[in-house]
Amino acid sequence: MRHFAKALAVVAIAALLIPSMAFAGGQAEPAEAETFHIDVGLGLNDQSAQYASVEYFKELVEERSDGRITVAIYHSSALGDDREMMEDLQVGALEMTCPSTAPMVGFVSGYQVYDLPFLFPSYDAAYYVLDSEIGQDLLDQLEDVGIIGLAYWCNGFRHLTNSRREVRVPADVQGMRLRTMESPIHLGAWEAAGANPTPMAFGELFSAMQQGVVDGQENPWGTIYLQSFPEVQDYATDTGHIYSPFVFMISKIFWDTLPADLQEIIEVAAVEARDHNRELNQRWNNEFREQLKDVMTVTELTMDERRQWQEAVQPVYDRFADQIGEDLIQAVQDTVAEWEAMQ
Ligand code: KDG
Repeated sequence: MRHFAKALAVVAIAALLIPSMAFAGGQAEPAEAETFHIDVGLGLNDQSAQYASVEYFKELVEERSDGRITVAIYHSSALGDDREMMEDLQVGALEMTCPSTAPMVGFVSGYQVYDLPFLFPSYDAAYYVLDSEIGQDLLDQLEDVGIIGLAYWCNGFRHLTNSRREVRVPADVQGMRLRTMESPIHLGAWEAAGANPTPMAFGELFSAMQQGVVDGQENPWGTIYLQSFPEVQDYATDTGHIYSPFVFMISKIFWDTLPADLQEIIEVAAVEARDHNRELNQRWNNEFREQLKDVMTVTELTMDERRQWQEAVQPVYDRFADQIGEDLIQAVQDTVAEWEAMQ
């Protein structure tokens, strides 16, 4: 389908260009190349690895397209939250965004599989699944809702923070008001652990913590540090309960206006920027975890404490199996096992 659209775009461009070539003294004057502008909307701020990686993408695309594509980046939810920006992509009101997969589940329900806690044992295991046929199939399904999924970028392993007390085991979060991303499985997991979770868009989170509307939240170390969460949160726990991917995506309406050569430039740059983003995010998540120790209490879990978390949230696997699809869960678990066997 995508190849057909590309072929059609090439024919259309050729049809536009050929008649516009004016022949003077036997020499063709090149027609003015059409230019395209991309606005990218992001939820995180301009200090984030997400922002730095989109800047990297911008440089690649602007240089390789010889100025035929320009890119502007808007951060800190200035253009809306993840769900709103995806809706804008669907109607062609925004060209690109990079949401976490959790708020994507209302668009393609299969993305729920990534919300299962303790699914991936490491970054590399997650990348192995995301870059496999399973991950590609979920990216392809976005086309049915008017979006082209270009690549999985990295948000990171998520860790709990709160303003109330040190948390080591599920008993410590009983009744605690925690913000989660807008995903029924995230909500279900925190309910199963005994907390009182509430879904909220990222853009509202800081003031909700500041005003005491919620006691805590969970995010990767880089986000916790770079979004200044220690100003309103005193305690962090190294739960690493979920690996959270981003999807770098583009509006299909916009995509279909692009000539094939520009589509290819974007596709290749999105994957190169993915590798840059994964390396940067992984490194930063590790570095910021250390720096956070200077500004808040960071609690590392023993094996037994980690096992208690795993057991507490395990019920969501059964509870959401029908909704996610048992085959899909099994396929992801088999692929993780395949990765483990290769180590
Ligand atoms: O654009 C990305 C962010 O808006 C968001 O996905 C970050 O992990 C995140 C969260 O907690 O909402």
